[in-house]
Amino acid sequence: MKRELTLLSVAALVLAACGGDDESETSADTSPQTAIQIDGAWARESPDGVTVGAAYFDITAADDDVLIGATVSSDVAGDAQIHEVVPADEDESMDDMSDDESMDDTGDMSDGEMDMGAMVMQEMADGLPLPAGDAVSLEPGGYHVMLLDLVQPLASGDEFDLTLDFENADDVTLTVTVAETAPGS
Ligand SMILES: [Cu+2]
Repeated sequence: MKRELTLLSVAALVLAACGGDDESETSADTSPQTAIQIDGAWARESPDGVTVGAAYFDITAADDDVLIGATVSSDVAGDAQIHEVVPADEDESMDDMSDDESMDDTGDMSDGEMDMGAMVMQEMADGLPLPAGDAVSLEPGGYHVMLLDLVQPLASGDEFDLTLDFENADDVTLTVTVAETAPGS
């Protein structure tokens, strides 16, 4: 009986130590303070009628890891995915569409349309690699967490929780603030 109580006490101490990272500077623990560091989380506000959104942040993993997924409350969106933006001609799904007709006289397309069509986004099926110690930026035009089937438009000042799932590190839940532009820009 006494032994069980001791074990419980130890467990309680461990839990208490884990919960107080911010203030426990006197800890003799030599392990890294945080396995995953997230900075500047934000999501762009979404216009009425648009049912998708994107969240951005800088992420640094203490050890090599992979961001393999994200989840968001069903009150916010139906699904969240890790996306990358790639040149359209590297997207295999576009190949079928290009070989039924090869037109030589379509050089009069506007530059704007060409630019818009040059990049596509796609889900990162293998996740986003996070090399140890390197800050990886999720930002407009690059990696992002795609929010699908928004329940309601994202309005500036709104906040929601986003939980990130890693290959090695424990899940991290962060608060995302909706804004017109990136914080500090
Ligand atoms: Cu996307």
